[in-house]
Amino acid sequence: MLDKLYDPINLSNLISIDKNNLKFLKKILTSMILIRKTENKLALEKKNGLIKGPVHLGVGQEAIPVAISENLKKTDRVFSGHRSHSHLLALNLDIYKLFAEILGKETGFSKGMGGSMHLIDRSVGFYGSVPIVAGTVSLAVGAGLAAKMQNSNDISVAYIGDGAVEEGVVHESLNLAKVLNVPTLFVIENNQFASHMNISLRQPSKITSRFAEANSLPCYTLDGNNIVDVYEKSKKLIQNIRENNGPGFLELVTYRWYGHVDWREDIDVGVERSKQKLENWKRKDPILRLSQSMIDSKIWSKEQEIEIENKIDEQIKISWDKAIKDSYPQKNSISKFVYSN
Ligand SMILES: Cc1ncc(C[n+]2csc(CCOP(=O)(O)OP(=O)(O)O)c2C)c(N)n1
Ligand SMILES: [Mg+2]
Repeated sequence: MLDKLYDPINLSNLISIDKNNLKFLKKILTSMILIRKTENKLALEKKNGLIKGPVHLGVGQEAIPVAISENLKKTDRVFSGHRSHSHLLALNLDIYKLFAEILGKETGFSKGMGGSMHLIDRSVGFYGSVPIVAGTVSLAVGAGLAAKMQNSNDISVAYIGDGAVEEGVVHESLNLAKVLNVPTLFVIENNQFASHMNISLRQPSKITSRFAEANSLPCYTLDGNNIVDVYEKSKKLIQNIRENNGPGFLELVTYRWYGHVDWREDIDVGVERSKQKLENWKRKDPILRLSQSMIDSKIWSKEQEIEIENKIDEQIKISWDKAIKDSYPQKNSISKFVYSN
């Protein structure tokens, strides 16, 4: 699976079931394009020097949060790490608030005090991202346990990377979640790199779902760039978790187009990240695959897509220009919002 080239996506289930499915496909395609263009804008402005802090971009990986978020409710509890723009945007496409946060403005998701790696928006169920690798995975299990004790059928979600599974807390969290039957979905975005190091140099296997087996969690290992498959399998796992059957594990193999941080591609600075590999993965672009499969199925056209792209470009321009003009937080607010009530 890892080395296969560009693939069409099988849309037959979704097209035949009901007419609303075209609306659904258009929605997920639009979300992916908006997230992609938003992160490309961040790359550009980082390069231009207007963004001061680091930005970890997930361009190439958009299918994962967009597909999973379609199966979540606003009362679910989602946690993430340093590469989390798309995880939040898939729940709330308010790119203005993301731009404002990354520019340190008081109108941002975290009131300008968090920046790119400390995002929060509990109104849509995004409970927070923290750059300490695997730093939120145990919190997700705690939030899942709380949801269970409150007799809700909410779940928690922990987005972690293939590098994060090398942290001990992930294994404690998997074990505890299983033993206590906690409603948590562990999502492993296996982009095959932790900073600059390929997984083949760090782990005895390229597949992390062996840790799901070790803890008896139901799991899927999927092509993370096939949005339909990620949607359908995450739906199954999430339904199973909501029915009080305990945690689930979803491993999604993907690739990030930018390097570890900021806009550079990191070609050949990391072992096993060559121009050729990157080009191969670009042919497996999740956006291209969905859009091309829709066009091939004669339910979509390039013209419709260009119309969407133009609207998004305009939205990005308006949002960025507005965020740039916003104010920084007041100095006297520095000690506020440290503790939550
Ligand atoms: C506990 C800890 N160790 C090391 C780091 C430095 N660091 C930041 S991101 C990263 C790699 C994480 O890789 P992965 O979990 O695969 O996520 P990806 O960057 O690929 O999305 C490392 C080692 C950190 N932030 N926290
Ligand atoms: Mg990784």
